[in-house]
Amino acid sequence: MAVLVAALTILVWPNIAAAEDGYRLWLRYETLPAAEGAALARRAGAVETDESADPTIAVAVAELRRAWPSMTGQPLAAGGSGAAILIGTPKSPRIAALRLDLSGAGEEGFVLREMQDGGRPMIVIAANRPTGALYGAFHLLRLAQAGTLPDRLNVVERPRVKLRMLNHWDNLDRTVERGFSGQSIWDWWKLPTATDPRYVDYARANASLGINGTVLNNVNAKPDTLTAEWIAKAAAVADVLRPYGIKVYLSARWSTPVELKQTKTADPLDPQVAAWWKAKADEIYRAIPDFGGFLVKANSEGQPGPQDYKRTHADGANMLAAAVKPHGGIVMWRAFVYSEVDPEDRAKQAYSEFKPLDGKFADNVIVQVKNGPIDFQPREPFHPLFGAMPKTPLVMEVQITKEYLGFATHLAYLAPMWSEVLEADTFAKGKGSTVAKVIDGSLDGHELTGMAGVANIGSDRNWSGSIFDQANWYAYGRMAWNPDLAADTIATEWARQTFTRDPSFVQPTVQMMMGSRQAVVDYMTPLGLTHLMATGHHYGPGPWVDDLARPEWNPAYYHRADKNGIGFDRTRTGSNAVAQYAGPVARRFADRRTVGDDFLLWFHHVGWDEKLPSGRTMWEELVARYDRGVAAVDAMQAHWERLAPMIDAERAREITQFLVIQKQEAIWWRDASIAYFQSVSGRPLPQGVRPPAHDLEFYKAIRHPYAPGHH
Ligand code: GCV
Repeated sequence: MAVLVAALTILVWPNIAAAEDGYRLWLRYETLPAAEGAALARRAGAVETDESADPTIAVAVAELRRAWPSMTGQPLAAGGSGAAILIGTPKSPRIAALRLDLSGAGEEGFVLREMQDGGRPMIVIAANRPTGALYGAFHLLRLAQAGTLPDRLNVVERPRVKLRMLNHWDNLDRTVERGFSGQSIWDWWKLPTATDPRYVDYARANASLGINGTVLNNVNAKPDTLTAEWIAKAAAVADVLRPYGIKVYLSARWSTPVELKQTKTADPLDPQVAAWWKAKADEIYRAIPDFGGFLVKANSEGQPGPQDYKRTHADGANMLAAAVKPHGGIVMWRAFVYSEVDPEDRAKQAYSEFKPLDGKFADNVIVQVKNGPIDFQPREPFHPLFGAMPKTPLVMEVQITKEYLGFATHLAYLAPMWSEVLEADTFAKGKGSTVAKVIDGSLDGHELTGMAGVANIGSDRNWSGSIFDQANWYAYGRMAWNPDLAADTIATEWARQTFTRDPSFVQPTVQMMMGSRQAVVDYMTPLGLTHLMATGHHYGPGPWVDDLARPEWNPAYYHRADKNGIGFDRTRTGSNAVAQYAGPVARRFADRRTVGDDFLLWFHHVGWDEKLPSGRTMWEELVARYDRGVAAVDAMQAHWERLAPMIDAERAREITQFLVIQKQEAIWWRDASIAYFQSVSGRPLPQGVRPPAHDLEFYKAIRHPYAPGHH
């Protein structure tokens, strides 16, 4: 028997060892080619610190000790006289003695420098604070893994944005709103006593990107979140994340004290309500001394809020802010609001409500604004609130999870979309007033700055539901650290760490990633169309839907197609949403000649037979875009067929299969959309265009009652 077991172990184990299920993300620390590994070992053969008693330095050292021998292929020296990595802060006598200039590192940044220490060659990771040292360690490992370590290290980095947040839309029953990667990673039921080891790997992955805050629960929050029972659970998670520099935050439901039957009202100006929140904050801080604060979705999509008591968002936010202020906490108040009773263009409503409140928020309130004015669509213009609230710090919220871009099975790399918004010029203070400068505080001189990403992390073994969706988590973290990082640079460093450094793999893979989001735009919502997804779960096409209770939940509200034309007139002759943008931007969007293809139908209603710059009519162009989207997925499949053999079979297979799904569904989107828009336009299909495989009724009848992420 023992012999059999041994034989089986030999047979099976190598496979297990080689298994690539994506769990290790970009922190794989594969053994480098022999010569490179040996060279790296010569540059440092040990990891040393004076500060191992500090929990953050301790995890940084542990990461280096795990990664370095794995990459070099050589064990670490026990210590002594050879070259080493030295990590720490000026509290360390050895670091202090080096007299490094750490001013460029700020509170959370680091310096990486190769230098002599007592005659020994050292890679020094130095920072003003332990968290900076941890980020420095991960940066060193990133460079080493990606094969981009310079000959003589001399790097100074600091984050441009202060709050680099993940927002989990995780429910207390472990379902995840808009989650496509399994259950919530927070195993609430077993907390606080049992903490899943995955929490540590979650923390490592986030710290490797510099993410320093996480909101554990859904913005559609339950009052129970703030009971003693759940505070204890959050505290247990906070304890695991703390050494990695990650603070825990909670989403708070506005009506919590009333629903827990502890107050009669949730009026923010009622002293009893304020006292309740103050006591609650005190209770939370006793359990979680570094609690970050609250995230609030109020008076939005049926959530309660201060307006229920005829108070403003500022009244509500400031009352909560006062409760957390003595503890150094903050309130992130969301501007994602629109009302079913307001006939105003939905794209205008957040601006209309929040712009007048500029200057009325307490100094520990930050207003959280989605990247675009509607809702995480494949393409939106930047939100008009960016640049319009100079007295209020604004967080930009993006959605890493792909509610509207094909869930986890469509390959869509989102960094180009985020760059597009960050680089957009608001003209708020003249040319060069980019959204990035609003977000990093430099435009209006704000210290409190932030980015928030709705997480795509779940219990799936590969964390994000697909391998390529890991890149979206990665890219979000890197851009929150530095909003100016280019999307292709990030994709390249991700691919080199995640797969291989072979340029014949990396280069076409990055190219494929860079074009992938535009492909989705083309086969779902081309030319500035938006929100054409099926009802509720938002999976697949539903442009025909026009009978939902709230007008702005209907795709027909957004595309406004009729027998004459298509598109939402947001110019002066229509809703005049363009007027919410600064002059030069408003003029560009308002003019058919300058608006460009990307936002044409977002801002204009265009006749079907009108000629576009391409020389095609509107109708012909629309059809051509749908075809272009499908062709792009064809090309991705062809690329991948060639690339797949260059990586492990397990991950390659998943990607291959998901591309098959994406291809089928790109065709579904194209066919259903063309069938529908043709039924409205009454125009014949342009010559040579393949007719939809089925009639419109076929597509209208498709139902997906069990689509994930919809609760
Ligand atoms: C958490 C969209 C999503 C909702 C989400 C909401 C929000 O409408 O479909 O699931 O709710 O945005 O951001 O609050």
